[in-house]
Amino acid sequence: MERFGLVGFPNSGKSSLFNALTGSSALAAPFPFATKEAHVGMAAVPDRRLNLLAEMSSSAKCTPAQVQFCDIGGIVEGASQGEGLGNQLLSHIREVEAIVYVLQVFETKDLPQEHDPLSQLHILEMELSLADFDSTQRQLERRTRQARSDPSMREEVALLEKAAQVLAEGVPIYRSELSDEEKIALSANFLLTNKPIMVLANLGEEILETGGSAAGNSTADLGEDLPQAEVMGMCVRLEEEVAQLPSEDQGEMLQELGLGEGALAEFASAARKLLSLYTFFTTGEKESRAWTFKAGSTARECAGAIHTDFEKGFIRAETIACEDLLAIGSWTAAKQAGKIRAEGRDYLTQDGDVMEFRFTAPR
Ligand SMILES: Nc1nc2c(ncn2[C@@H]2O[C@H](COP(=O)(O)OP(=O)(O)OP(=O)(O)O)[C@@H](O)[C@H]2O)c(=O)[nH]1
Ligand SMILES: [Mg+2]
Repeated sequence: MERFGLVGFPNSGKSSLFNALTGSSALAAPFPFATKEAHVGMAAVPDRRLNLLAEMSSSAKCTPAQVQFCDIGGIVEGASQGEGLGNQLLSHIREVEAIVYVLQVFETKDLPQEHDPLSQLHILEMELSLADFDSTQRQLERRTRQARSDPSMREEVALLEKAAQVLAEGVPIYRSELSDEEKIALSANFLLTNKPIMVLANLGEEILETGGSAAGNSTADLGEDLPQAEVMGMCVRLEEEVAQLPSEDQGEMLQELGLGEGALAEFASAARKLLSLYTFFTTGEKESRAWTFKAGSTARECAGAIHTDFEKGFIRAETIACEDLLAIGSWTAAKQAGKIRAEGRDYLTQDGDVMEFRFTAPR
């Protein structure tokens, strides 16, 4: 399963966000390096469409899609040279598929901000890039030796040299001018900055007093400086408080706080989009369930995500967009109205498709 890593300065709110997302109780505390060991946890992806489908079908069970988050310790200037928790942290970042930079925008009496959010980001990117530079140097040494006897390695050596030049200047690969093909080729070299990223600005509670405009302003400022990255604002502390309530009370609390539907759903969906992960649904009396698929997956591959027998014996997928189904009100009514389409094995599944698979059972 795809894993997202939370990366940021000490005290930026990574563990608080991790707890809000996963319902865990990792130590979140107002002192640096509270997190020593990385934690991995599963987060249910909140999705209003799933709740509506479960309600429509009177499902006994409602199962959201899940994503994995890794709460990593704080990174400080010099981490790439072993400062703070240094190298140990970087190895956790190597194991994630995408990076979420958590920046401290909030400020409280007991937690002054060490650097403004944009400088935090620059320092984090610099540390990751320098760590990547070291890694390219080590790989270059080995590959250059191998290329002497194996000319097929020369292309990789040239690419690593190009990457090293960019990284030496503190520019992460994702922001470099390397082509998409070059970036894909470099994926075999396990670099930290050759992964998709997004930025989460952890805002102060005062966004409530200003009716959310502070959120808008500070993230808009960050967004201008980071045109290539998805930037999102959230007050992690408030979201965490809401997440701790029983689920039936959460909606009311969000309304009371003026947080709309809450930012966690939007965040989870933005994070999944980084990796082109989307949702299809199955719905019935027994269960309504959200399933994850990667953009470009066929109906048959999606069937396989549920059960290998569905994939092996695939006949067709009966499909309708969830908005259309919800508007009609039931699967039977949609079927009678001729709104359920029969799609073949190569149909490219769309976000929000509700599917029922027809297959021959294995003998
Ligand atoms: N006021 C305010 N405090 C917050 C917010 N988010 C986190 N905090 C507080 O900031 C402190 C640090 O939060 P953590 O979640 O432990 O930060 P961290 O990034 O995991 O820190 P390290 O593990 O040390 O790297 C805690 O006391 C949190 O309660 C916020 O949105 N507003
Ligand atoms: Mg922490």
